Amino acid sequence: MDTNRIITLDEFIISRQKDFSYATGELTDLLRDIGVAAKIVNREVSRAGLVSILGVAGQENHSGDDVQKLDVYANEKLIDCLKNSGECCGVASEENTDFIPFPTIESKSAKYVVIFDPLDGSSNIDVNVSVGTIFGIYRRKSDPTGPCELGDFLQKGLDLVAAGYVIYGTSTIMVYSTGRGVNGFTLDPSIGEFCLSHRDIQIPARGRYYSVNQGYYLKFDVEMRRYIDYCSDLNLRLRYIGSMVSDIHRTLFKGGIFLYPNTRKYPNGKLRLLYECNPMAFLVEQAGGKAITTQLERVLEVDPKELHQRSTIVIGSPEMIEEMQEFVQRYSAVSGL
Ligand code: AFP
Repeated sequence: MDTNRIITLDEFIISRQKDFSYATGELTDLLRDIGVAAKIVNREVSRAGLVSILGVAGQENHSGDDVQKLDVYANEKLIDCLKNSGECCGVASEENTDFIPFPTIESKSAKYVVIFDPLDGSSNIDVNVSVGTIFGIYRRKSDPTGPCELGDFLQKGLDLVAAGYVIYGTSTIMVYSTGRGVNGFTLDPSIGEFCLSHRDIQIPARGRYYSVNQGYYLKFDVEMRRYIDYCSDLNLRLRYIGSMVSDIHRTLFKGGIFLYPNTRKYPNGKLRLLYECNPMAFLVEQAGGKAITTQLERVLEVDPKELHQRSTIVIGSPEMIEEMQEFVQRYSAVSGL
């Protein structure tokens, strides 16, 4: 194959389908549908600055149409694309309280469910900070002749069939994995296609950055405060965007450690296990990194009990996660915590 040739997301996904002897094309189609939804969301996100000209979200614009909040818009587009595809039997979104079962199309029962956070970091959007869509795909566990059930969504991260994110930044990039490495595709706006730009992404073993909302320092447990002091002593650089997709994207490429520990306000952590932590943990592990909770449990092994369950997370370069783990174990032993 000519290695200089542009490879589109569709071509790449189809070429990878043959890696799975049992593949029937449904997962391939699902990933392509997510790519299409991402392009639609990207179009709106890139017009976000025009909202002040065209109307403010929640109000009417010049033409008298309602202007939707972008996270609501992104949610609706993802649900529409996935529902019409017929390749998944239901979705669970960070924006909805319950999962949404889809009716079977032409009596065909789909074997996947999709979990997503349609526009993570959306509180940053009006100041032009990069936001993203995070998704995870599971094989359903329930009887395929009936509608999907809660248990189809409450699966461990280890059971993910695929996961990824789309970052709407200076360029729009989709990064995903089906459990055989991680690849990134940059949207070329001139042709409207995601093109393979980052092949077989490997996270550096260490990085120069630590990423945590240090404003909550006094609200963290003591061993976490000491670990953050240690990062500062090492002269690591603090980078925290407050948009998980952006912070993880940097961590994946430059290396480093991202932490969202428990605080007094969020005793179990703030980020959602199913919508944020698991897909990111799956991707980062596939890229050679690690992801654990502040209780030092592997994120992908946590057994979810509810759709919107929160979790703590420490994720990033493998050597830095191991070091943090040893640091916390040593500190807890010495201080008798
Ligand atoms: P929003 O989607 O409400 O902006 O929240 C973003 C987020 O879920 C995640 O993307 C960030 O890493 C994290 O919350 C930021 O939380 P803090 O503002 O508490 O640091």
